[in-house]
Amino acid sequence: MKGVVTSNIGSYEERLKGFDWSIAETELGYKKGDDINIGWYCSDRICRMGSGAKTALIWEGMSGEKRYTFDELRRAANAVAAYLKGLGIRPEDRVCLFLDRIPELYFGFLGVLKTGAIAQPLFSAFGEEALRVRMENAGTRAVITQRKHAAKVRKIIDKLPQLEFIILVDHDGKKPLLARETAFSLEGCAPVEHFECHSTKAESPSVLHYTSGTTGQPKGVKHVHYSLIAQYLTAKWVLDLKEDDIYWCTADPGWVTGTSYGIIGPWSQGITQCVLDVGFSAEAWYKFIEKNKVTLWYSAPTAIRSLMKAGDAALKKHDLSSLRHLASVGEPLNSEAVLWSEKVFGLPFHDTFWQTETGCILIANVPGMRIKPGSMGKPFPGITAAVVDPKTHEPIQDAGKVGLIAIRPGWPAMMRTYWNNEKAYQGKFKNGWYLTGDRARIDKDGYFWFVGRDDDVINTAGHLVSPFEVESALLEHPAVGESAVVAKPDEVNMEVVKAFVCLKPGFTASFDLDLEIMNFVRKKLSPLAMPQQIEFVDSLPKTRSGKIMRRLLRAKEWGEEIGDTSTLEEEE
Ligand code: 6R9
Repeated sequence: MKGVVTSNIGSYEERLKGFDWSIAETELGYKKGDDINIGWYCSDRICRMGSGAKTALIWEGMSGEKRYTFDELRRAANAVAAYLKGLGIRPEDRVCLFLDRIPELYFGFLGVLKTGAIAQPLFSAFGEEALRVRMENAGTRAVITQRKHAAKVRKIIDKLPQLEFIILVDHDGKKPLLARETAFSLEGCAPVEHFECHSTKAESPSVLHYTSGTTGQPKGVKHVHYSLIAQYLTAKWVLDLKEDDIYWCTADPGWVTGTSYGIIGPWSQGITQCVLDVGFSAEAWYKFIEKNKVTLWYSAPTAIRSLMKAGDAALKKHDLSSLRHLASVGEPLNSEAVLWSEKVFGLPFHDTFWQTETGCILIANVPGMRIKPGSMGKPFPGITAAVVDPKTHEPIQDAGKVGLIAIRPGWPAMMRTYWNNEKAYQGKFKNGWYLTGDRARIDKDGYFWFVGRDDDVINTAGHLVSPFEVESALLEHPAVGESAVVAKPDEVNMEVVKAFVCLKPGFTASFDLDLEIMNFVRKKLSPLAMPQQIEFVDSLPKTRSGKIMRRLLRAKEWGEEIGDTSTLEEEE
């Protein structure tokens, strides 16, 4: 272990006593009823407090490195906001950010929020179908994108009558702009020193993140500006952000980790953060840490496992002694990964557990807490978490007994609803608890141990993939009659997508058809949603009512006992 540092949280036990979220309100200078705008808090306020000249963003991509101060960040967000307002974007309009991890994504996110509109970040790797479903559901009015991704938007605009503006941030002025397209250049636009932020209040909507469930299309998780309160404090206490830190969150803002802790948490505290917009390689990552003297690193188990696999040779070439605190989220963090990081960095990865819906970290190994490798840690102060019985939804008292992870509603960053789907939102609450849909056990010392999801959602490399969405895409292929999609175990990604496919009469299974179907899904949805394996079958196991028994297929993949299938049949 490295030298003793005093953590922001100090003593976990002491913090539990009489905890109140007003600690964060006071630190942020917010009082009930005040305006609260995340865009303002992450830029204007930091400048007002005298840190305008401090570096906000160190960005590195294929084209080199760029650095921006908080003052530049503030003006860039103002420029985006003024531009959107000029187009006629109104408060609560949905503005999608469909961008690589370029600076415009970060400034654009804050700019959208400053106007009072709702930011809808989507992964630039999404294919046209994934994009269409999410923009249709949100009724998205404008999308901010790059030339290289515009083709996917053009393909679907006929199906999206509400999409009025396609804003290209890198239009070269050469090719004519097509229908609904307009150009905005951060470098070319006039500086905007002042932008009057829309007077958003605590409950004004801020961010709409799409997440996958087992059934139905992806759901839009609606967050509000007040989420800042919890994102600020959890970032401060769990990730231990301090004045002089160089922080690196490896998550893409298409994923909630990339917004809650890749934008809002760090910048609302005036912390310098780094972004690396190149594909994964152990060499590139270590080099990036060394070059920027990264001190805090928030990453995910798949990346950690990939680093472990890459071996020690790459590691030894670099001086990584700047690192002082490591954290992880998104999937179970195996104890091997914790032990490995202790060995090679002299620091353990601190696992954290939360969801798109929860908006902020719920359960964590906070700095200073004794880490039990493989455990997710304990509830953050102010979070009441339990494991409840799946039938009665009463908390389980026996240590070690598995139940559903349940949280008492009421923390600031909790989602406010699923967009256009209040019924699904209400369905998440039972007996006064919010049910996460995950299973865990709590040991005698109060540590939570993740057991698995309670649904069929596939967690591949930390990304949730809905079997329904993949099955729907598969069905659009002319050769596919029926399909069932399940998780298959994978050493690095934990799970990958596997599809069982029944072909339509007249089609025969072949290597070429296999590849063709895989690519079809990759293009429609995304590389992660693409099945890594397709098994052609004559029929699929079904319940008496005709529903596909995915769990049976999944159990086979994982070599698990299936047990009495008659109960499965009734359950479905
Ligand atoms: C932030 C985020 C949420 C789901 C969650 C659970 C899984 C997240 C985990 C974890 C084991 C952890 N998950 N953290 N599983 N250990 N530390 O990941 O949001 O994309 O909505 O995923 O991810 O299954 O329910 P989201």
